[in-house]
Amino acid sequence: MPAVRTHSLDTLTQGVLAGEVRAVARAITLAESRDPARLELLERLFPHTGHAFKVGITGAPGAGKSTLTYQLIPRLKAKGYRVGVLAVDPTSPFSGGAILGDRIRFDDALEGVYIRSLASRGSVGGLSRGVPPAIRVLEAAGYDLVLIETVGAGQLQVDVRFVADTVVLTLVPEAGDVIQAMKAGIIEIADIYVINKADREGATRMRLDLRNALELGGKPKGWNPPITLTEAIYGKGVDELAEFIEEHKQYQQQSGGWEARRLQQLEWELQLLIQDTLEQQARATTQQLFSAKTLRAVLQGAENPFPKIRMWRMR
Ligand SMILES: Nc1nc2c(ncn2[C@@H]2O[C@H](COP(=O)(O)OP(=O)(O)OP(=O)(O)O)[C@@H](O)[C@H]2O)c(=O)[nH]1
Ligand SMILES: [Mg+2]
Repeated sequence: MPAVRTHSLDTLTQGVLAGEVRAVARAITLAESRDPARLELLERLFPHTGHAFKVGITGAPGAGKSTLTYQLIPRLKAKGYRVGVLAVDPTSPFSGGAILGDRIRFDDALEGVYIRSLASRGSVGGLSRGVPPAIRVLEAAGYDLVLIETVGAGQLQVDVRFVADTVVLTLVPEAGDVIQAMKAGIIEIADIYVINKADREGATRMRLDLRNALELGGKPKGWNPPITLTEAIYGKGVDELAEFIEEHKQYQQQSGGWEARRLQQLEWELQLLIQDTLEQQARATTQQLFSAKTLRAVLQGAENPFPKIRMWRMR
């Protein structure tokens, strides 16, 4: 590795450890890229990571995840946390929409809070592969609670479990939402249910339906996921939600669930990194085996591609 790069990585690492916002931003950009230097950065940061409480806020588009996140921030700060926010594929807020875009500069509530949007890079895993490395950067910078907002769509909602210690599922009182959630396999993944927009009709009814659905197979032995009603735009019910989040953390720490879950998270994080490398290797190998000329020959039926792959596998 060139000396210059080592030097700049060292500088970047120092900046992150000192909690400098610009260094944090640059480090996250590197950490979520495919640049092999990301591993060197993560290697340097590792001794300072692993301590943050990670809370996933998931739910359908427009359910109120960003509004809730915004409301949770001051309440979590009041509990003594240094809060970082990662928004995966935000369609509104955080990236300049209604809720945070304008307020970010003026709002005391957001002072000292680091907020960052990450694009999900498709492919296996669904959830942005940038999330675990971004969390490490935030941890190294001293953030000890990371809120992760993800638009929940099937697989994404399930993946959030692999990065979050506590998953909050945001629902809205609309007919069919409970059934939708059950179909999406959400019933098993959420630790806390929020029925937001409780100012609309049907919230209480929905809580009943959801409770019944959750207890179909009998009452759970361990953590019984609470269902809480909120009106995020008015900040109503958010105190209670913040309490549940804290309670779930304590419950897990006492029950041993914390470690089990973190082992899973770790394995997933490492698997993503290895997968990235394998993908790069696959691209290179494909180009090696099949030049533009060979591809044309295959397309025209003049060459059979499969023996080549078979031979390569046997090497
Ligand atoms: N009536 C009502 N509207 C709400 C409430 N909470 C949020 N909203 C509105 O719902 C809309 C979507 O809120 P967001 O917080 O952007 O929802 P989101 O889930 O983050 O949306 P995406 O990130 O785009 O998926 C906004 O217009 C909010 O003002 C609530 O409690 N009641
Ligand atoms: Mg949002």
